[in-house]
Amino acid sequence: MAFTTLRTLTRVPSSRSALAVAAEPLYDIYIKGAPVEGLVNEKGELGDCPFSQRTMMTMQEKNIPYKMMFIDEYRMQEIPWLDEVTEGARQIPFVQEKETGKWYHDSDFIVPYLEDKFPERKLGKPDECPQVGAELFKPAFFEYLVADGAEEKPKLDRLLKEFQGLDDWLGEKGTPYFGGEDVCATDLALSPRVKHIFVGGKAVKGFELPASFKNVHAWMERMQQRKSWGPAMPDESWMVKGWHKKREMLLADK
Ligand SMILES: N[C@@H](CCC(=O)N[C@@H](CS)C(=O)NCC(=O)O)C(=O)O
Repeated sequence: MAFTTLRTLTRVPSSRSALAVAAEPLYDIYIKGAPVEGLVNEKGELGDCPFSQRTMMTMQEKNIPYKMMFIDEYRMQEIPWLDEVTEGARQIPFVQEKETGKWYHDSDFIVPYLEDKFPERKLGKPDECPQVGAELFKPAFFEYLVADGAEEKPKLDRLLKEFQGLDDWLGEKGTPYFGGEDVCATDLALSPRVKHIFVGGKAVKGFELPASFKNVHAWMERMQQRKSWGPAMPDESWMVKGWHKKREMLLADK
C-alpha cells in the first residue's frame, strides 16, 4: 500500500467548498478504542486518549465531518503500516484526509493544520492562544501519579499550583473560556486533559480538586455542556483503567 505523508506545509487551500458536502467524512481519524475485530476497525468503542479527544473536539467545533477508526493502543505496534503513516512516531491520533489521501499525525500538528484549512470557524492556533497549563498534565500530573510516601505531598502541591495558575487566569480575565467569550485551541487542548486528571487522579490517587478552585470547576462544567464534548468523550471506566495501567507503566520505567 502506498502512503503519502506531509508534515511540513507551506500553503493550505481553504475548504469552503468541501464544507458544503458536510455529510461525507472528510477525514478518517485513528484513535484509541476497542475495535470490534482486528487491529483497526470503523466499528468499536471509543477509548481514552486526551490527544484524540482534543482533535475530535476541534473537528466537532469546526463542523468537519470525520469517521472514527478504532485502534487497540496496546496492540498498535502490530499494525504493519503504522510506521509509514506516522513517520515513525507510532502514536495516535493520526488522520487520513479523504480528498488527498494524505496522512497527518500528532494533535500538535493536526490542530493548527485544521485551523489553516478550515478558517471559517475560528479557534486560533495553539501558539496564538493563551499559554496556560502547559505543565499541568506533563510533568505535574504524571509525577504526582507515581509519587508515594514522602514524595507525594510536594508533587500534589505542584499539581495544585498548576491548577491555581488556571484558576487565577480565568478569575483575572473574568471570561467563560480561555478563548474569551468563545472557546479557543487552549480550551480544547486542556479540557480533555483536566477530565483525565479528575477521573484518573481520583481513581488512582483519591485526588479531588478542592471546590475553592471555582473558576476551573465552572469552566469544566461549561466545556462539558458543549456539543463537541460528548462525541469525543469515552466512558469514564476507560480513564479509570487507563490511568491504573499508566501508573504501572511509569513505575516500571522509574
Ligand atoms: N504529542 C502527541 C501525543 C500522542 C500520544 O501520546 N498518544 C498516546 C495515546 S493517548 C499513544 O499513542 N500512546 C502509545 C505509545 O506511545 O506507544 C499528540 O499530541 O498527538
